[in-house]
Amino acid sequence: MLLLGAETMDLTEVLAHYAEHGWARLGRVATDDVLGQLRARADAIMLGEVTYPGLFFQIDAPTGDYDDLTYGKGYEGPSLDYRKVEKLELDPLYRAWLENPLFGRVARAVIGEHGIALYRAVLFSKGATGGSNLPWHQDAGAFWGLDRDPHLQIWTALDDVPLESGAVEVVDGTHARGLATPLGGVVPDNLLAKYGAEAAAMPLPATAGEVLLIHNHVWHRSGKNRTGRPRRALTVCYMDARTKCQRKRRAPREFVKLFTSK
Ligand SMILES: O=C(O)CCC(=O)C(=O)O
Repeated sequence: MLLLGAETMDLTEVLAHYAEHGWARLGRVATDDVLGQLRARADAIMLGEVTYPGLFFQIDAPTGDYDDLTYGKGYEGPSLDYRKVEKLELDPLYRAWLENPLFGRVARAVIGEHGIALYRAVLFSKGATGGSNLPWHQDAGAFWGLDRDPHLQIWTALDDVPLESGAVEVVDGTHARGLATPLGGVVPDNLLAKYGAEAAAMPLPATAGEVLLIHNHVWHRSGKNRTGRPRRALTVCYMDARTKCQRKRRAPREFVKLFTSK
Protein backbone atom coordinates (compact mmCIF):
# COMPACT_ATOMS: atom_id res chain seq x y z
CA MET A 1 0.00 0.00 0.00
CA LEU A 2 2.94 2.31 0.73
CA LEU A 3 5.35 3.74 -1.80
CA LEU A 4 8.81 2.22 -1.77
CA GLY A 5 10.86 3.57 1.13
CA ALA A 6 7.88 5.15 2.93
CA GLU A 7 7.68 2.51 5.66
CA THR A 8 11.20 3.19 6.87
CA MET A 9 11.39 6.97 6.24
CA ASP A 10 13.23 9.10 8.77
CA LEU A 11 10.60 10.72 11.00
CA THR A 12 12.88 12.97 13.04
CA GLU A 13 12.07 16.25 11.28
CA VAL A 14 8.40 15.42 10.79
CA LEU A 15 7.93 14.74 14.48
CA ALA A 16 9.85 17.85 15.54
CA HIS A 17 7.72 19.97 13.21
CA TYR A 18 4.57 18.35 14.56
CA ALA A 19 5.52 19.06 18.16
CA GLU A 20 6.28 22.70 17.41
CA HIS A 21 3.54 23.60 14.91
CA GLY A 22 0.72 21.13 15.63
CA TRP A 23 0.76 19.82 12.07
CA ALA A 24 3.30 18.22 9.75
CA ARG A 25 3.63 16.84 6.25
CA LEU A 26 4.54 13.18 5.99
CA GLY A 27 4.72 13.54 2.20
CA ARG A 28 3.24 11.39 -0.53
CA VAL A 29 3.20 7.83 0.79
CA ALA A 30 0.20 6.03 -0.79
CA THR A 31 0.51 4.15 -4.07
CA ASP A 32 -1.80 5.00 -6.98
CA ASP A 33 -3.22 1.52 -6.68
CA VAL A 34 -4.36 1.89 -3.09
CA LEU A 35 -5.68 5.39 -3.74
CA GLY A 36 -7.80 4.08 -6.61
CA GLN A 37 -9.14 1.32 -4.39
CA LEU A 38 -9.91 3.67 -1.48
CA ARG A 39 -11.72 6.11 -3.79
CA ALA A 40 -13.74 3.33 -5.43
CA ARG A 41 -14.67 1.93 -2.01
CA ALA A 42 -15.71 5.38 -0.76
CA ASP A 43 -18.09 5.69 -3.70
CA ALA A 44 -19.39 2.13 -3.27
CA ILE A 45 -20.11 2.81 0.42
CA MET A 46 -21.90 6.09 -0.30
CA LEU A 47 -23.90 4.47 -3.09
CA GLY A 48 -24.94 1.61 -0.81
CA GLU A 49 -23.13 -1.05 -2.88
CA VAL A 50 -20.91 -1.99 0.07
CA THR A 51 -22.52 -1.86 3.50
CA TYR A 52 -21.54 -2.62 7.08
CA PRO A 53 -23.89 -2.38 10.06
CA GLY A 54 -22.72 0.51 12.25
CA LEU A 55 -21.37 2.86 9.58
CA PHE A 56 -22.21 6.51 10.34
CA PHE A 57 -23.24 8.89 7.55
CA GLN A 58 -23.99 12.60 7.42
CA ILE A 59 -25.23 14.15 4.20
CA ASP A 60 -24.17 17.64 3.17
CA ALA A 61 -26.54 20.56 3.53
CA PRO A 62 -27.95 21.52 0.11
CA THR A 63 -26.92 25.12 0.91
CA GLY A 64 -23.32 24.04 1.59
CA ASP A 65 -23.44 25.80 4.95
CA TYR A 66 -22.20 24.09 8.08
CA ASP A 67 -25.00 25.72 10.07
CA ASP A 68 -27.62 24.02 7.88
CA LEU A 69 -26.35 20.46 8.43
CA THR A 70 -28.83 17.97 9.83
CA TYR A 71 -27.94 15.39 12.48
CA GLY A 72 -29.02 11.88 13.38
CA LYS A 73 -30.47 10.89 10.01
CA GLY A 74 -27.76 8.40 9.05
CA TYR A 75 -27.85 6.86 5.59
CA GLU A 76 -30.27 8.73 3.35
CA GLY A 77 -29.92 6.65 0.18
CA PRO A 78 -27.37 6.49 -2.64
CA SER A 79 -25.58 9.81 -3.08
CA LEU A 80 -22.02 11.07 -3.51
CA ASP A 81 -22.92 14.11 -1.40
CA TYR A 82 -22.27 12.60 2.02
CA ARG A 83 -20.05 14.93 3.96
CA LYS A 84 -18.89 12.41 6.51
CA VAL A 85 -18.68 8.64 6.68
CA GLU A 86 -17.45 7.29 10.01
CA LYS A 87 -16.43 3.89 11.38
CA LEU A 88 -14.45 3.07 8.28
CA GLU A 89 -12.41 0.66 10.35
CA LEU A 90 -15.27 -1.75 9.59
CA ASP A 91 -14.11 -1.90 5.98
CA PRO A 92 -11.08 -4.21 5.51
CA LEU A 93 -9.44 -1.95 2.91
CA TYR A 94 -9.70 1.18 5.05
CA ARG A 95 -8.66 -0.84 8.10
CA ALA A 96 -5.54 -2.03 6.29
CA TRP A 97 -4.68 1.53 5.27
CA LEU A 98 -5.11 3.04 8.74
CA GLU A 99 -3.05 0.19 10.19
CA ASN A 100 -0.16 0.46 7.74
CA PRO A 101 3.28 0.11 9.35
CA LEU A 102 4.31 3.72 8.69
CA PHE A 103 1.28 5.04 10.56
CA GLY A 104 2.13 2.56 13.32
CA ARG A 105 5.61 4.05 13.64
CA VAL A 106 4.20 7.58 13.74
CA ALA A 107 1.54 6.64 16.29
CA ARG A 108 4.00 4.93 18.61
CA ALA A 109 6.46 7.81 18.33
CA VAL A 110 3.82 10.47 19.10
CA ILE A 111 1.63 8.59 21.58
CA GLY A 112 4.05 6.26 23.32
CA GLU A 113 4.52 2.62 23.96
CA HIS A 114 1.38 1.73 25.95
CA GLY A 115 -0.42 0.57 22.83
CA ILE A 116 -2.55 2.45 20.32
CA ALA A 117 -6.33 2.59 20.06
CA LEU A 118 -8.59 4.10 17.43
CA TYR A 119 -10.95 6.92 18.30
CA ARG A 120 -12.36 7.36 14.81
CA ALA A 121 -11.73 6.79 11.12
CA VAL A 122 -13.69 9.31 9.07
CA LEU A 123 -14.00 10.17 5.42
CA PHE A 124 -14.37 13.93 4.99
CA SER A 125 -15.85 14.36 1.55
CA LYS A 126 -16.73 17.45 -0.44
CA GLY A 127 -18.63 16.28 -3.48
CA ALA A 128 -18.27 17.64 -7.00
CA THR A 129 -21.32 19.78 -6.25
CA GLY A 130 -19.35 21.73 -3.63
CA GLY A 131 -19.69 20.14 -0.22
CA SER A 132 -19.76 22.46 2.75
CA ASN A 133 -17.41 24.55 4.85
CA LEU A 134 -16.09 23.22 8.14
CA PRO A 135 -15.45 26.05 10.62
CA TRP A 136 -12.38 26.51 12.84
CA HIS A 137 -12.49 23.73 15.39
CA GLN A 138 -10.53 21.42 17.66
CA ASP A 139 -11.08 17.67 17.83
CA ALA A 140 -11.12 17.04 21.56
CA GLY A 141 -12.69 18.27 24.79
CA ALA A 142 -15.63 17.17 26.90
CA PHE A 143 -17.68 16.66 23.76
CA TRP A 144 -15.50 13.64 22.95
CA GLY A 145 -16.27 12.00 26.30
CA LEU A 146 -12.77 10.70 27.04
CA ASP A 147 -10.64 10.70 30.18
CA ARG A 148 -7.80 12.37 28.21
CA ASP A 149 -7.56 14.24 24.93
CA PRO A 150 -6.10 12.39 21.95
CA HIS A 151 -3.36 14.29 20.15
CA LEU A 152 -2.75 12.58 16.83
CA GLN A 153 -4.79 12.58 13.65
CA ILE A 154 -3.38 11.22 10.42
CA TRP A 155 -5.06 12.68 7.34
CA THR A 156 -4.70 11.12 3.89
CA ALA A 157 -5.70 12.95 0.69
CA LEU A 158 -7.56 10.47 -1.52
CA ASP A 159 -7.93 13.07 -4.29
CA ASP A 160 -5.85 16.12 -5.10
CA VAL A 161 -6.84 18.71 -2.51
CA PRO A 162 -5.82 22.15 -3.78
CA LEU A 163 -6.87 25.24 -1.86
CA GLU A 164 -9.96 25.78 -4.02
CA SER A 165 -11.22 22.27 -3.23
CA GLY A 166 -11.41 23.07 0.47
CA ALA A 167 -7.90 22.23 1.66
CA VAL A 168 -7.34 21.95 5.39
CA GLU A 169 -6.19 25.25 6.90
CA VAL A 170 -4.54 25.61 10.29
CA VAL A 171 -3.60 28.37 12.69
CA ASP A 172 -0.02 27.30 13.19
CA GLY A 173 1.00 26.50 16.75
CA THR A 174 -2.43 26.87 18.35
CA HIS A 175 -2.22 23.34 19.78
CA ALA A 176 0.19 24.72 22.33
CA ARG A 177 -2.59 26.72 24.02
CA GLY A 178 -4.69 23.59 24.61
CA LEU A 179 -8.46 23.64 24.40
CA ALA A 180 -10.17 26.93 23.50
CA THR A 181 -13.25 25.85 25.50
CA PRO A 182 -13.70 22.90 27.84
CA LEU A 183 -16.29 21.43 25.48
CA GLY A 184 -13.98 21.47 22.45
CA GLY A 185 -15.27 21.57 18.88
CA VAL A 186 -15.97 24.86 17.10
CA VAL A 187 -13.73 27.73 18.28
CA PRO A 188 -15.84 30.72 19.40
CA ASP A 189 -15.74 33.93 17.35
CA ASN A 190 -14.34 36.05 20.17
CA LEU A 191 -11.26 33.81 20.42
CA LEU A 192 -10.84 33.70 16.64
CA ALA A 193 -10.81 37.51 16.66
CA LYS A 194 -8.54 37.72 19.72
CA TYR A 195 -5.90 35.51 18.14
CA GLY A 196 -6.32 36.81 14.56
CA ALA A 197 -7.24 33.42 13.12
CA GLU A 198 -8.39 34.77 9.77
CA ALA A 199 -5.13 36.58 9.07
CA ALA A 200 -3.09 33.65 10.34
CA ALA A 201 -4.92 30.95 8.34
CA MET A 202 -2.34 28.68 6.73
CA PRO A 203 -3.67 26.47 3.91
CA LEU A 204 -2.22 22.98 3.56
CA PRO A 205 -3.01 21.94 -0.02
CA ALA A 206 -2.13 18.35 -0.81
CA THR A 207 -1.89 16.02 -3.76
CA ALA A 208 -3.57 12.62 -3.78
CA GLY A 209 -1.68 10.20 -1.58
CA GLU A 210 -0.13 12.91 0.60
CA VAL A 211 -0.46 12.55 4.33
CA LEU A 212 -0.68 15.24 6.99
CA LEU A 213 -0.43 14.92 10.75
CA ILE A 214 -2.97 17.17 12.48
CA HIS A 215 -2.89 17.69 16.26
CA ASN A 216 -6.37 17.49 17.79
CA HIS A 217 -5.85 20.86 19.49
CA VAL A 218 -4.55 22.81 16.51
CA TRP A 219 -7.28 25.13 15.17
CA HIS A 220 -8.20 23.85 11.73
CA ARG A 221 -10.94 24.28 9.15
CA SER A 222 -11.73 23.63 5.48
CA GLY A 223 -13.77 25.53 2.89
CA LYS A 224 -16.18 24.55 0.14
CA ASN A 225 -15.06 22.69 -2.95
CA ARG A 226 -15.01 24.91 -6.02
CA THR A 227 -13.25 22.50 -8.41
CA GLY A 228 -16.25 20.54 -9.68
CA ARG A 229 -14.36 17.34 -8.79
CA PRO A 230 -14.71 15.18 -5.67
CA ARG A 231 -12.42 16.08 -2.77
CA ARG A 232 -12.10 13.20 -0.34
CA ALA A 233 -9.77 12.74 2.62
CA LEU A 234 -9.54 10.14 5.33
CA THR A 235 -8.78 11.32 8.83
CA VAL A 236 -7.89 8.83 11.54
CA CYS A 237 -7.60 9.72 15.20
CA TYR A 238 -5.18 7.53 17.15
CA MET A 239 -4.86 7.58 20.92
CA ASP A 240 -3.24 5.90 23.88
CA ALA A 241 -4.82 2.47 24.35
CA ARG A 242 -5.37 3.29 28.04
CA THR A 243 -7.90 6.01 27.12
CA LYS A 244 -11.31 5.43 28.70
CA CYS A 245 -14.74 6.51 27.51
CA GLN A 246 -16.50 8.47 30.21
CA ARG A 247 -20.02 8.61 28.90
CA LYS A 248 -22.66 7.67 31.45
CA ARG A 249 -25.96 7.66 29.58
CA ARG A 250 -25.02 4.62 27.51
CA ALA A 251 -22.51 1.83 28.03
CA PRO A 252 -19.00 3.26 27.65
CA ARG A 253 -17.43 2.79 24.23
CA GLU A 254 -14.76 0.14 23.80
CA PHE A 255 -12.07 1.23 21.39
CA VAL A 256 -10.46 -0.92 18.71
CA LYS A 257 -6.81 -1.67 19.48
CA LEU A 258 -4.47 -1.17 16.54
CA PHE A 259 -1.06 -2.44 15.50
CA THR A 260 -1.39 -5.38 17.90
CA SER A 261 0.28 -7.83 15.57
CA LYS A 262 3.36 -5.69 14.87
O1 LIG B 1 -10.56 17.25 5.64
C1 LIG B 1 -11.29 18.05 6.20
O2 LIG B 1 -11.99 18.85 5.61
C2 LIG B 1 -11.37 18.14 7.69
C3 LIG B 1 -10.29 17.42 8.39
C4 LIG B 1 -10.40 17.52 9.86
O3 LIG B 1 -11.09 18.32 10.43
C5 LIG B 1 -9.60 16.58 10.64
O4 LIG B 1 -8.84 15.79 10.06
O5 LIG B 1 -9.72 16.63 11.87
